[in-house]
Amino acid sequence: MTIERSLVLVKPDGFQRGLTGEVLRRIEAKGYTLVGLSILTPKREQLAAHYAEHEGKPFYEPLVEFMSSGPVAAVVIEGHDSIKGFRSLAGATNPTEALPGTIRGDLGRDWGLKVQQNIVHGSDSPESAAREIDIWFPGL
Ligand code: D4T
Repeated sequence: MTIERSLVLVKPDGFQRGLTGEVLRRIEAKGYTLVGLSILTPKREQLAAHYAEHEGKPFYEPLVEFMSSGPVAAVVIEGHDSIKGFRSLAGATNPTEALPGTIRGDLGRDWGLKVQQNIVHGSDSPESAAREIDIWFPGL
């Protein structure tokens, strides 16, 4: 067994809609452990580091604007295969395509905006998780 950590964000839409508890409930019900939790309104520089791979894409500016528009809950979860496991709980990036039973499929929809407001973020690889945890929870 390898204990793996993943960085989860409840994005401003999810936080504003009062869905933080529901997201955490699903993570805990699945069996993962919460090892870091923080509520903050992200600064542009922090988001630029987090979303560096998307710089220059058409949705980049709307994404940074959206993500800095209000509080988010930043969470570090832990458990065997938790990176893949949370991606599976979250569902597809586009909430219209996300399957029922997933966070985005049950609780999200496409609002026709320049960027998807899809409630949560989850790291997509061990390398991304290490990089992202260092950005949101330095020293954890
Ligand atoms: P995150 O990173 O937020 O967990 O989402 P995904 O892993 O599912 O998606 P991503 O990193 O590819 O994209 C980051 C962020 O940008 C929005 N987005 C993405 C968008 O509005 N339109 C798009 O075409 C893509 C690819 C949604 C999530």
